[in-house]
Amino acid sequence: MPTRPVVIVPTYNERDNLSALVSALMRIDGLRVVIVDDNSPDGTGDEADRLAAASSGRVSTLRRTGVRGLGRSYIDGMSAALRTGATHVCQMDADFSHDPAELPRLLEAGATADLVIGSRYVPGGQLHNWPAHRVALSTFANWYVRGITRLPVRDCTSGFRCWTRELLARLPLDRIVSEGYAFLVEMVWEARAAGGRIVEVPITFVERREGQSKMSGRVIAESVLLPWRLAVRPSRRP
Ligand SMILES: Nc1nc2c(ncn2[C@@H]2O[C@H](COP(=O)(O)OP(=O)(O)OP(=O)(O)O)[C@@H](O)[C@H]2O)c(=O)[nH]1
Ligand SMILES: [Mg+2]
Repeated sequence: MPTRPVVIVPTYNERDNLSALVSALMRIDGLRVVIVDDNSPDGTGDEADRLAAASSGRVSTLRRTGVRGLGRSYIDGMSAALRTGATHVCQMDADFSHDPAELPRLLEAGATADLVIGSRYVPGGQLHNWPAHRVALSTFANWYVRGITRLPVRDCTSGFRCWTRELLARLPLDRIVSEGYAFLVEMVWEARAAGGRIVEVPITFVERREGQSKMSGRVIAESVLLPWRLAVRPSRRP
């Protein structure tokens, strides 16, 4: 069966990154792109629609209204990708922290794993130009999550991933509780609970190109609580 990869790109105020990102993604054979915009005040949604109209069907947009959230955006995008027959569902940030040129390597690894995580913290993984306080926060977050949940993954908070349809379709997407970045950890936990084969491949993560970070106190508080919720959640593994 031929592979039909789709990449989900969640956006909030990423207008200045989007066109270059989509051009780079269009160079990957057969890849479709779903941009999930959360009613960005900077007009990212209109830019996404413009790119979709010029893409001969390879780019589509999902314009969300109502409550904004990274988790909700991913769930909407993933559900749409599964509905339209994706064999592999990838996810990446819009800000060039994740290099589109590294996506084919994740897809290749997806031939033999159910969840491929583009990882900053396995041998060969790198961080470029990230300020020390971000490195510290990310390192602490992964240590904290691993300590509480016992997940055997070095980079639980990476948003550069590739899922097989088989695993993603088995996960209880309607029962995911996280709204912000904690969503990334919760999904790794669910992947493991479902018995998925998880591998990490090294990536080079770079500081965002344009725009501003959306990290907030509320998002961090949710991430502090989530591992404890997971630690007491019954594993749904059959
Ligand atoms: N749809 C949607 N996308 C979001 C939301 N919050 C963040 N994003 C997108 O998710 C991706 C990751 O967010 P970033 O702001 O880059 O988060 P980060 O990588 O932790 O922070 P910086 O790189 O320092 O800015 C980017 O493509 C954002 O535009 C949201 O509430 N809704
Ligand atoms: Mg970023």
